[in-house]
Amino acid sequence: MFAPRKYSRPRRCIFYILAFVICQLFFVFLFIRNGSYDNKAFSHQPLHHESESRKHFLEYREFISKTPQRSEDFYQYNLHLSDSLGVIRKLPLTKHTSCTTRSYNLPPPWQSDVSVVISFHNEARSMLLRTIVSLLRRTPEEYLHELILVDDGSQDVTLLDDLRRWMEEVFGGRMDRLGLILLKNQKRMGLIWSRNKGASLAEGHYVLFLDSHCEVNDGWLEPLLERLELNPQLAVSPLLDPIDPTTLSYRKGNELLKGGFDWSLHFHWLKRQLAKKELPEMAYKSPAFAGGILMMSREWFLQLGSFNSQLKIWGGESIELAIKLWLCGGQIEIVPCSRIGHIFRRLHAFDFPPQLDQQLSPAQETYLHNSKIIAESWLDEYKNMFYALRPVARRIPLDHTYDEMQRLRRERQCQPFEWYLRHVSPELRIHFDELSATGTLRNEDRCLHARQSDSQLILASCYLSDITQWRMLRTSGQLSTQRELCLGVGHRMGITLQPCGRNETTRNSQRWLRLGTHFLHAETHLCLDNPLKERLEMSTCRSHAVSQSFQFALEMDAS
Ligand code: LR7
Ligand code: MN
Repeated sequence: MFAPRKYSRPRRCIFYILAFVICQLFFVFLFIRNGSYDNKAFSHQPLHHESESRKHFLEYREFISKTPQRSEDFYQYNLHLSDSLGVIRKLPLTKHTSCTTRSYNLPPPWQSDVSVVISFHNEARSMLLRTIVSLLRRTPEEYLHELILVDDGSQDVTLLDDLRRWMEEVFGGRMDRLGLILLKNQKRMGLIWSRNKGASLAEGHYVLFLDSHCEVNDGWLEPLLERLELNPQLAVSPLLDPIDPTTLSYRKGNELLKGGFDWSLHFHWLKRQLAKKELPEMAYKSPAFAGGILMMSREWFLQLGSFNSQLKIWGGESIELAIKLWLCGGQIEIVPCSRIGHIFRRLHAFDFPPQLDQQLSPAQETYLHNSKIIAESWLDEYKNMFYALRPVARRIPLDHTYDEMQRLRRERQCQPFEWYLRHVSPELRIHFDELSATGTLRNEDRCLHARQSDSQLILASCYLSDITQWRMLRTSGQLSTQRELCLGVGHRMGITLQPCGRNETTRNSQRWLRLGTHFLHAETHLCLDNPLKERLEMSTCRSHAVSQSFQFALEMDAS
């Protein structure tokens, strides 16, 4: 028999060492190829000619060296890191692999090219540049009609001139084919005004609104175009991948979330359930956009009156557009095969101009002002729900009427808001249906308030900007705050705030019955009372006691 050949021990050793070294080399090779950061900005896929890379790199350093402020607080992200990342970097593939292997049915470019509108206020040069370059590099040239940049009163006075020069230098001949419109608002006009201005000048078939600290990922456009082609009244958002403001790491966004808002008209992500044969990477309907990054037919956008021009500075415009789209014959989809990264900053990086109200911050007042316009224009009788939760909004003056919006609603035969609750956002409707009353809870001239710092229950001015909004749950009789804390009666009849109970026992100790304006605790049969003006206690119910009388801002069942 032929015996298997045996290697001697030292030869086996050499074999293992060699195998190990080859493996290492292989991994190093992979690492270099896939390194997620491309620090040498121009070495990877040169923007122009390879030979000019070095020259462009120096021009880039020169360009960003003129960034006016160097502090991180000013920008609310890691400026130093942004500068050192260079003008473009390789991004991880965050979408499902099937998105890259399939082909897309695209209309010809002359029927579907895009105008991109970016409004910015005090954006760092390197960040703005990365947004622009990622867009130019990752968008098929024939589909990008133009780029419209609106500088909304930034401090950096030479930015636009420097930018134009830099782009012409680096992108060379491409700049002759790309429309480039650079506008500067001498006085800051706000994001909403500026985006409308940009869109009014656009000539492409579609318009895309982008923040100025984004990185578009490979193949972002095709999946959006394919969806829009099927329905001219559709508007789409890409799936947003979060970029961390400190590490600038690019992460995968969540496909199981859709956009929505609550009755205070604040944006929220909502969980979605997949239907039976639905895959997470398929485009899905959403009650609102993924924030403010959206694309739609320019003509359709103008027909809907653009972003409501009464809205000031920042906030609410994409919620307003979402409501009017749905009610006036359009739809919204989020498309997970299209990915755009966005830096989610923890705080606003800009000031809001001073407003009238002394008790509200300018940011709060601006947001409330904008929300009030949305409520008055679109919410019909449901606007009472908004006012119940945001009573201070009643005080905010609006310097116009809603005639224009009412005309749009009539002309376009838009549905009433009820329709949105029924067909688009069941979440908002359930929230409405499960409550029997909501809003502030007033006793004489003060309101029941759960202080955020120590969760103490006190009676405070009803006009505190963060005055607690209570919710009376219809079936369980629980009285809960928006942070899911419920009013209960504990040790020695003390009134406490506890996590809202889900089981029978805790629910019983948190159950309240309403006798006229009195709140009767189901277990102890005592009434909520305010005998000392500051503190609450439980005491025997007395039908005419004013100290036991509490009124909700909104009763759902009142007709
Ligand atoms: O006065 C201003 N003028 C401006 O041009 C104030 C801001 N801006 C610019 C600013 O430079 C930035 O490019 O407007 C853009 C948005 O402001 P951000 O980035 O400071 O705020 P944000 O990321 O929270 O913005 C979200 O909300 C806005 C409300 O008006 C818009 O809808 C933005 O599009 C929206 N951003 C996103 O949706 C990205 C995803 C975040 C989410 C959810
Ligand atoms: Mn942003």
